Parts: sequence; C-alpha cells; structure tokens
Amino acid sequence: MRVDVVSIFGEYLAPLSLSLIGRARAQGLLDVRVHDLREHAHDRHRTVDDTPYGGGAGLLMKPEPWGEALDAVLAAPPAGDDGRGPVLLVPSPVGEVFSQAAAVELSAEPWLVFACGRYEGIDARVVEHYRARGVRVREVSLGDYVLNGGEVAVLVVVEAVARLLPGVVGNAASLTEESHAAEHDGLLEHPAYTKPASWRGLDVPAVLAGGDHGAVARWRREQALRRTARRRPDLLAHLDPARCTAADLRVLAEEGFAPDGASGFGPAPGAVAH
Ligand code: JEK
Repeated sequence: MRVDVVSIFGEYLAPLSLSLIGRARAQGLLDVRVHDLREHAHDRHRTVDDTPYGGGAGLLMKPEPWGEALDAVLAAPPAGDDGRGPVLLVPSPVGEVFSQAAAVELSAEPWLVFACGRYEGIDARVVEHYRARGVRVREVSLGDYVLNGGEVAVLVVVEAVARLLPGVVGNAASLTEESHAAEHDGLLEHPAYTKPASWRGLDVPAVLAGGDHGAVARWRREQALRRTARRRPDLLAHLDPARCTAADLRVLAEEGFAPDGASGFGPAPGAVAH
C-alpha cells in the first residue's frame, strides 16, 4: 500500500518509522512518503495561512499551496495503480468519526493520500475541488475533542489500516480472532490475565485456572456484558436479544438493561443508574 502525506510538520510523522509500521515499510509492504506543503508556497515567507472570510478568530490554510501539492502527489501514482486513484483523507474535527469499519475499507485500497491541516483547517474549496474532479474524499475525525492539526489522525489511521495488511502483524491468529469479533456481538472484551497467579495481593479469578472451558466462556461472556453495560451502553443497542441466553438476560437486567423492542437493548424501565 502506498501512503502519501502532505503536512507542514513532517517531523510529526516520525513514529511511522517505528515498530510494526516501520518494519512493514522496510519489508516493502507499505510505502509512506511525506511531502512538505511549504514547497508549494512561493512567496518569500512561504505563507500557507490567511485570515478567514466573514471574520472569526484564527487563521485558515490557503487553497493554492494545497492545490499545487495535491496535484503533484496525484500526478505520481504508485506502480500498479488500479486507475481509481487514491482515497484522499482529510482529518477534520467535523469529519465522520473514524472506525474499525473504515479501517477495513481503507485496507483494501492500494493508495491513500492524507492532507494534514493546521491552524483552523483548510479552505473548504480544496475538498470541494478534488471531489468535483472525481477523487474519493473522506473527511475523518478521531472523536469529539479538538486537536491542533491532522498529523495525529494520520498516525492513528495509518496504524489501524496497516495492521490489517497481510504480513504486517506477525501473529495471524490475533487478526483472525478479531475478524470473528462479530461472534462477540460487538461487546467490549472481557478482562485478561497472565502470570503470576497472585500479584500484590490480587489473584487471577479462579475460574480461569480451573480447566473448565465452558465455565471460562460463560465467565468471559458475563464480564463482557457487564463491562459493556457500564462503559459503553451505546453498544448494547446493537446486541441481538435472539443471540442472548437466559444467563445473558439476567446479567443485563442486573446492569439495568432490557430488550428495547427494536432489536437491541436499552435502559430497563425503572432501572437505577450505577
Ligand atoms: C484537523 C486543524 C485544528 C482547531 C476550530 C472551533 C470547535 C474547533 C481546527 N478529532 C479531531 N479533533 N480535531 C481534529 C483536527 C483538528 C485540526 C485539523 C483535525 C486541522 N485543526 C483546529 C480548532 C478549530 N473549531 C469549533 C471545534 C478547527 C481531529 C481530527 N482528525
């Protein structure tokens, strides 16, 4: 997979040379190229920002350097480009929230291009222009908090996507297990333990060392349901009551959740928040 990143802070992307991503690059599984937006600003100060029309605090990135930089990247497709061109990813606080489903979609693409804004973002015509030219543009957000620019989002998206590429994550079994996540009904994972059996007075739950695989599975399912109900009740809206055992329903009722009549779970009538 080829990844081009345009940024005024290329140093911010140095972690892409480390660990599994760095090794994937060294092995030729991933070709990451970082480009300096300022090479496409031609005044004496290499200006990339200006004041917003309509007023308001802060500065925006001017469209001309972006147009020139992205045209240059798009003009140099990777060998074996399928003709569809890249997906252009533009991190933004108002983008669609990036998800594992998006990571899976992007992992099937041969070419991703990232446009990293700074200041208060990029003049809106840049996205409009490349969409009009038929480029598949996705504005993505990491979540509902404010960052200083798009570079951290690039690190997150590239890590989430690259680990799905064949050969990037050593242990194929971990990915196979993840791909069966549907079997876990979209619940949070149960807690996990390794040796020693006792640490600072805290013991590993006895059931996990008991050798009863059915009991282990039931304990893990109960923990997953309780955790999800307490930490991510939104995920229970997608839990199919038809896939729940009587024991599941009892655990969820203890946590204050009941089938909502719309193919998921919601707060049980009269339930008291924990
Ligand atoms: C890309 C520039 C910084 C800072 C103005 C005023 C309330 C902010 C842009 N999940 C994510 N959060 N933030 C980003 C992100 C931030 C970026 C850029 C992504 C480029 N900035 C910035 C202030 C404002 N707004 C109203 C919200 C805009 C992000 C991602 N991905």
